Amino acid sequence: MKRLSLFLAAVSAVTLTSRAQTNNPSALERFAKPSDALVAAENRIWQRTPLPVPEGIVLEVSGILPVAGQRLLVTTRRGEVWWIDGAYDADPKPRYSLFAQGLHEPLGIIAAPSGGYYVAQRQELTRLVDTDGDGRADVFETVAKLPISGSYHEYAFGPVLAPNGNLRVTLNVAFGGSTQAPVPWRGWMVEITPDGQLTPIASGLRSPAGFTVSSQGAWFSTDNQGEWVGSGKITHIESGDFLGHPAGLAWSKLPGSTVKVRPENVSDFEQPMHVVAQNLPGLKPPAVWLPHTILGISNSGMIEDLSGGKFGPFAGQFYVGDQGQSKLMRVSLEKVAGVWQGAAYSFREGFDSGILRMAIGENATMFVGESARGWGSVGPKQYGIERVTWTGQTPFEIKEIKAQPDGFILTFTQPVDRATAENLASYSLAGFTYNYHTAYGAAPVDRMVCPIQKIVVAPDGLSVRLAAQCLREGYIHEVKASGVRAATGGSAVLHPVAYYTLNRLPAGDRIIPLAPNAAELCVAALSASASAHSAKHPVKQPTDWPNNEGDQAFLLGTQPGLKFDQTLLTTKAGTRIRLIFRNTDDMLHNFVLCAPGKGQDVGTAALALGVEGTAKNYVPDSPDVLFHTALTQPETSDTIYFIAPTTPGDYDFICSFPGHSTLMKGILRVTAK
Ligand SMILES: [Cu+2]
Repeated sequence: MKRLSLFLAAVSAVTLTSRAQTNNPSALERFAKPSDALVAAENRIWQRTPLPVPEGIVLEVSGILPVAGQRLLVTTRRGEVWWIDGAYDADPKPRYSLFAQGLHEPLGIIAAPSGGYYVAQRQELTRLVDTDGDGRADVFETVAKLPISGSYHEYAFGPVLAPNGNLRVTLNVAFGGSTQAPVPWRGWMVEITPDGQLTPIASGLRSPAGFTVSSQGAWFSTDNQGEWVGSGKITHIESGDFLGHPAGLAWSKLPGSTVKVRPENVSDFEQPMHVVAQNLPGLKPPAVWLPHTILGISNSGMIEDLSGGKFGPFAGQFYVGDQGQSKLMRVSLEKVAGVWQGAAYSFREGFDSGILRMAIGENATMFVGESARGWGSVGPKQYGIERVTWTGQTPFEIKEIKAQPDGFILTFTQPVDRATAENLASYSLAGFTYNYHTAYGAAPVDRMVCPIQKIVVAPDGLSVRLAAQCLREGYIHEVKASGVRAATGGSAVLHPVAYYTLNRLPAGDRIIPLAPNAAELCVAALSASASAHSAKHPVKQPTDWPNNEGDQAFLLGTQPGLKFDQTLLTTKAGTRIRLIFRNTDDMLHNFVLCAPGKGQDVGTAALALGVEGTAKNYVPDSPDVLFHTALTQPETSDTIYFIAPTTPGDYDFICSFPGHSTLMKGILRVTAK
């Protein structure tokens, strides 16, 4: 069974949950717990308050509507709609009363301008009205039928009220099978008039759990990693767009469709999406990628911060939820040369359960609705609702990143300390992307370091311009400011890493010339060969392994001070091993498995590689090297698949980055079968 997307049905969940508990390595990595210290620091600034839920109510929140009078209307995946009163109280003991029940998995709720409330159920868009004012809906009006075949995966998200008074809904594709769009408009965003006329807007969505129209009138939708979707992403949606998942194209010829791409135009490209888009008019690459496992694994709701600064320093930006990682991301957007793009940042994590929905109510109070059902979450609970309030403290953060012709401007929430901000070693910058293909998810490819050549700190200390070589349009640029400190208090940036999707380089004045040897410089830095599959760097999962799983999985991490997080791994001879090396440190590391007793020899040979080291992952050509990962950037990981030696013994593993192996080492103990 493939890994499944957001909102898995209960039936399939049994299998998936049991797999997640059996040392499933991707689950290990995707559901990694956040750092307690980071969560505590975040909570001092945005305080999280879970709201008690009475026993007997399964509050798998799927929609939240703040209603005047400090009330909330909350839909649940179980088909109920609850009034919640008292959610804003200092010591909340909320009161729940049932507004409606018996709906089919509503996944959103909004106020209807004509009175009552709209919800998107799986099979229809419905208006609920309480005509006699007793607090219970008594009219259930079908606004429009939504086509459905019966696949558990056919979710309907929304609605969102359009500026023209119509309603928009996004329709999840069905799961697997010969077609994932067995009925029209699966994989589409559609617009529905209040009297029920349906117009298809855009195709190519997979699992668009969160979408919104910005205060500037631009539509954005999240989508979930899966087949055809290399990583989580946010795409700007206009009528006629094709957003990448081809299932819905089956209906692109139907009357009303403005989508020009046809199923036969799409093949298993195995190229970056922006490259394919150059030859496939209509294909729209994302405005912002949310790198998988770093900024979520199953992104959900998306809302704009319209608090005007009452919720913190990020007014006008967006928050995006994540079910699997129980966290919130933050996104800043800008339009460059007519194209939306921007940066994604971590915002806050450590929530109780998988986040599906957020809403900001009175007094800039955010409510976060949760359900872990079907797919699990880092948060320990199955469902819940929480409140997030800004304590008024301003964290030292990268407030916003904007593209420049030769780099980026980072604006901070507080003035920077000039010495650290002017130091090249305080930053790193690198580009990468994902290939567009039929397989489920994609690994980061084409990673290239962008050498920073000039830093200009603004006179007020609130922004820093970084000018660099090797910027590439279409690529995600990882921007790290780990070394920058605040001018007052000296604190480090709370979330020092951001991911800017550079669809277009803006015009304007450069502050560094393009390097005369740019072609050479940037090609030389390409790590394509270093990240490629080889016998000793086996990144391709053997297709003949049972269940495609292997027998044993290791998640090996790092600790500060040149250490692996484990120094002894144990296995049996001949075991099929999947090893994920996850670098959470702030420098480059790798994992090299060596012959017994040969770790330090390999480390010494790596040191001698000199400048050719990076292209070889600092792995020398030596029979003492058995298997290795790529030289792994901070906050990334590399997975290798290998068979444990058939001869029992203590096999050294080291990090072979120059100077690390004497400290950064461990043993793979292979015992007899
Ligand atoms: Cu190392």
